[in-house]
Amino acid sequence: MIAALYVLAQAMPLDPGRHSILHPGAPQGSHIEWLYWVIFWIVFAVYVLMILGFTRAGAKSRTDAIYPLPVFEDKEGDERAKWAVGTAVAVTVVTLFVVLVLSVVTGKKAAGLTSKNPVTIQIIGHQWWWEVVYPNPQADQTVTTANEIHVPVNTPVVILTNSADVIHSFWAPSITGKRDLLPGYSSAFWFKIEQPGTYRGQCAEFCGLQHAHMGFSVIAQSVEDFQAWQQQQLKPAVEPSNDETSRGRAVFLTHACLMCHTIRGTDAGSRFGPDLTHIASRNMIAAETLPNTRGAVAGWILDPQRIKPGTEMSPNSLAPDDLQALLAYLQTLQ
Ligand code: HEC
Ligand SMILES: [Cu+2]
Repeated sequence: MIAALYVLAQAMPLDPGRHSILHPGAPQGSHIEWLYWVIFWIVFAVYVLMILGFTRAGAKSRTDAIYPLPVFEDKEGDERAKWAVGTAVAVTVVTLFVVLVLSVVTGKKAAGLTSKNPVTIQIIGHQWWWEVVYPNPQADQTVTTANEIHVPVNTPVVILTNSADVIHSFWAPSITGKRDLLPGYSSAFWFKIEQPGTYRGQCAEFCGLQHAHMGFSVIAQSVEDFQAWQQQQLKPAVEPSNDETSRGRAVFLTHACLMCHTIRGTDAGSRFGPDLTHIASRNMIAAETLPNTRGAVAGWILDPQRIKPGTEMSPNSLAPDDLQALLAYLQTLQ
């Protein structure tokens, strides 16, 4: 009963984008929410009937346990019990079958792509972050980012999945169901978000130590805002404009950073870690683990193992001046 009240409280109207299947922001999510409520009320009815049954049975047979129960034949009673149990089993089987059919129908409804001209986004799971690519036949028109997936509203979005290491699962509960990202195997699904907003998502398939720190967000924007974002992301990194930021870039290019990261427009071109060409345009870093503030980025660069033990990024010991210059440079990468 408390669980049921808890669920009802969760369903209270709140901002869209909460990490909850009860606040859908896309038709796919609405289908799943509908199925959720059908199953919820069936289970609730079963629960109430069971409690009523137990209460009735309890009230009827009040015997003191210390005396042995008298054994007597009751053919009629046995017959009635047989019917009751038989009917209950039949009702259960029919109910489960109905739930099965509704699940299949909902899965079909959520999956079918009905619109044309989608935005295509490739999402590659890594331990423990999400690589996000907006592919284009022209290499210089391809946008690469991490963990924050910008999409236009009211436009179909096709997601192509893949994984660089183990199985991950892409799950933004208010948008659509879970989708596994399998290494070496690409699959596709789609959704369309109707309301602008930031929708929180999370890896939903245990993928190692930092699985819980593998969040992402889907940022649904008006078509104009999305295009402006995309145009900005297409640009190479801004050039340093003063001594400090020049030094910062030099620090980046003379330390291990360039062996794992890309900053387009510089010599750093590795795709092992997130593309940092526009790192300053992101709200969070390290897959929604820290806010993208100067202090948090400093902590991350010096000792990522402390924040996400096991992460593929190694600690960096930098002289204080070098670190400050590097931070100043990274902050200009809008
Ligand atoms: C051995 C490879 C490696 C090296 C060297 C490395 N990084 Fe990283 N870096 C990563 C990986 C992998 C991630 C993603 C970690 C995660 O989110 O769990 C990352 C994440 C980051 C992020 C957060 C990006 C985001 O969008 O979340 C920043 C900023 C960053 N690195 C900066 C640096 C800087 C500056 C250096 C050099 C001082 C550096 N890295 C050196 C692999 C590396
Ligand atoms: Cu995971």
